[in-house]
Amino acid sequence: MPKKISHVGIAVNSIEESTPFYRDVLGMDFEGTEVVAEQKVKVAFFVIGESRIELLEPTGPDSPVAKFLEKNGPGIHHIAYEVDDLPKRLDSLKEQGVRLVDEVPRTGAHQTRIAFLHPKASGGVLTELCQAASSH
Ligand code: CMX
Repeated sequence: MPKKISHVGIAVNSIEESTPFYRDVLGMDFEGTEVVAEQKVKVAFFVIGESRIELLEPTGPDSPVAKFLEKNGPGIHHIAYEVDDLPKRLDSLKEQGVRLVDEVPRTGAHQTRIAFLHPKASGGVLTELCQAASSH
């Protein structure tokens, strides 16, 4: 079973312009920004209990988030679940015939290991599984 919702990813055109709503209006703790080169995004995290809101800004026109923004505009992009057995879980999903974007884990923000399930596998919600750096 996944341990918790790690984060909810929200696609934005500009982290700088979107930050005041989460930090000042909602009053969440701003944890900082990071460029995830492999995913072609800049991300910003805001802490909410054991979870986070992750703002995603594309770093180039070929970023999956740029494509998403072009098609849908800003809004909820994905939900990420924390697991502690990512490679095993991916094997099990493959056995079940679940459509995956990533068949093997790759590197996400904070050196986590991450993998995406295709939105077509889950009724239109892009789903991410992630494993904290300390538990792999
Ligand atoms: N949520 C729901 N549906 C989505 C989606 C999303 N975030 N992104 C794309 N889709 C849908 C599209 O609407 C489209 O649906 P239709 O066929 O019904 O029109 C379908 O998926 C295919 O989308 P596309 O625009 O043609 O884009 P691609 O197939 O090239 O890519 C996807 C889609 C999901 C495989 C790609 O975006 C991907 O690999 N995503 C995972 C990586 C990622 O998003 N990284 C950024 C975040 C990184 C982080 O959090 O660190």
